[in-house]
Amino acid sequence: MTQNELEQTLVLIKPDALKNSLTGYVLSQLAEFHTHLHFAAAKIVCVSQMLAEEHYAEHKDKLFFPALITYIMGYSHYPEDAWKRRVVAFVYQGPDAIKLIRAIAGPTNPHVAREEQPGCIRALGTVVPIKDDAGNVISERLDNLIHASANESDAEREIKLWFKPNDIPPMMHIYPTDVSEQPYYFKDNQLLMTHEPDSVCLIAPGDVVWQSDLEALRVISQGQASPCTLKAVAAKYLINDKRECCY
Ligand code: 3AN
Repeated sequence: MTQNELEQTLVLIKPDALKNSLTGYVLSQLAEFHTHLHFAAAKIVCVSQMLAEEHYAEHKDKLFFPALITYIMGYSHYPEDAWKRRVVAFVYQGPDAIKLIRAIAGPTNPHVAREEQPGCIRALGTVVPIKDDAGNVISERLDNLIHASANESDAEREIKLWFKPNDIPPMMHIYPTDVSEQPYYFKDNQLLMTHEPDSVCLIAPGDVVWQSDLEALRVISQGQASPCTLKAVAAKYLINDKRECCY
């Protein structure tokens, strides 16, 4: 396989797509027959606030950020049925995976998508006004059905945020992994090296982990600045953990 054939990208089928029964449509648009891309991983995720905020960290100062978090966590489309609040996450692999899926998804704003690229997935999306307490429109929420990584560095960050190495068949690993020699625990947003009551074990000795996560945890445990936040490492180990999924 050439380097280009090993390209991977993260795809999220968001709560609006699930609510509108568009999962099958999205998957058929991305099918191997059309795209020559292969599944490398798949999971159903109850999106925690930690995961949502890490995924959209670059937008944390924007007016639409709170609405974006509520949307990806499923509250906007399933205000009543908490158990329906899910996202389906995939890793696709193959030649030009990132560019190809972005093109099939289309422009971020569904109005623009309909105008510029009728037929793309996001052309089926909706734009919802966001109002302040006085009822004035201050921004908008773009319900655009699907997330697809924008470039190689986003793809790496996002795949490592949503998936552990063992979620992906070993022959499809494109980022270095390592075996942890020690345990790491998490409690009250702090990293612990030993178990304490109510702490969560993120990593046990012998677990296969992304090398970059181990490096981040090593640096954080020494009290030094890490390129990647503790929450960005912890969030994936807490995916579908009852203690993080706030019902
Ligand atoms: P994309 O999803 O096309 O990669 P990003 O990464 O710029 O776009 O934005 C991530 C998400 O943030 C979008 N899918 C959309 O829901 C929301 N968003 C981005 N830009 C805006 C905007 N100008 N107004 C409202 N929401 C936005």
